[in-house]
Amino acid sequence: MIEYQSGRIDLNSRGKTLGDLIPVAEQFKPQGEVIDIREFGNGNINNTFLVTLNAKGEKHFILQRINTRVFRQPELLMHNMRISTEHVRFRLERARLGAGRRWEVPRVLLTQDSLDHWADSDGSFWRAISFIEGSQSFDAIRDLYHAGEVGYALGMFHNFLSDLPPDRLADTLEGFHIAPRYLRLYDEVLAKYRASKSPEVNYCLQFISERRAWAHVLEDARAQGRLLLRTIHGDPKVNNIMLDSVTGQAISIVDLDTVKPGLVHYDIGDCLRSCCNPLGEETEQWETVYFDSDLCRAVLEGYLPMAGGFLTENDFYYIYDSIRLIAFELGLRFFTDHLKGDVYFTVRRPEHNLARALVQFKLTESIESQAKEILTIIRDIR
Ligand code: GN1
Ligand code: MG
Repeated sequence: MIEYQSGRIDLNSRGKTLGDLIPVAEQFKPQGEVIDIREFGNGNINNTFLVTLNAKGEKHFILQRINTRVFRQPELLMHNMRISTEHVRFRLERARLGAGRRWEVPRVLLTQDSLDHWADSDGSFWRAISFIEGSQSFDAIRDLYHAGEVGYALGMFHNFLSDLPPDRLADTLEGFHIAPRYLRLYDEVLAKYRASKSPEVNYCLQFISERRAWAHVLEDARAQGRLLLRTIHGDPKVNNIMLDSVTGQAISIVDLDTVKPGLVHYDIGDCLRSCCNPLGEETEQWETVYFDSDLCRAVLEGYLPMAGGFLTENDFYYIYDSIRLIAFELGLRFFTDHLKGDVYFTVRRPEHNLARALVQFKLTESIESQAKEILTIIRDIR
């Protein structure tokens, strides 16, 4: 029996239903009948679906519609994905993993015409990726063990890509994680749109203005040659780390759309701002959000044995700033989008982006108030 989730999804506001996606899924030569398609994960940019097949071999794959307002040249995403996954596979074949461990690299599935994507008649850009069977991920961190595994996964990823020259990859999203660019955009938006002056909005305006000079810290270090571009993931938040459903060990890192040249600090900061916020980035209890430094220690203890080999003295020096900055930057990005009328991040309720911004700013405050402890953790585990 074919079962579909009821309800309509917003695919270009054309009122398509999940059932309408069968012909899309079939473009990718599934080895069996499509028996279910459902929305998958909580992505803020692309539309993601899990396709289930009635098949002997692989029973699922991931179908995605790329948001081309954000990723203007989606072919470049596929180019980067091919180069980076081929490189990781090459390294993986020669790597010795810890006892009992496995590591999986998502595969791009090709269409009937052997292309890595399919454009429908609306011009939507679709692509399909293998699903890592026997795995799961969580939107918020569960415990110290989970935190260590997330750190390990990011370390594996950085390690495998540490010898891929970043200039082999395209810049698929110009300005991504460049805090001064987000500040410029924020200023433009503020000049154009009138913000309602609620206490929450005032808090955000004030919060940003007090930190804007400091927010250049990583880009200044890069301009001075103190930090170098490498191949990065771009979005190593907790739910992009796949865990083995039985052992809980990290076995893959997914969502490779932002793999491109960048500072590893963007990744370290993003991973920690995501993992060390036990309430999760979508909580409505923004007043009680805090940064858990025990989790921070666990993530870094998982990360450094894998990645420590290529980190320089300067790299270590900027780790604390990266944690503080990426939390602040994400708050700034959410708040700017709120002011602009929610044009970038998908929102699921009114004022959603404002609430998300408040969560990140509270987290930033908590990071700032624990600067000493965090610096000690970084020093201890070097
Ligand atoms: C976006 O779509 P998703 O959830 O994978 C965003 C990230 C943010 C994240 C916050 C391309 O990622 O930078 O950290 O939301 N991706 C892009 O949840 O902007
Ligand atoms: Mg992403």
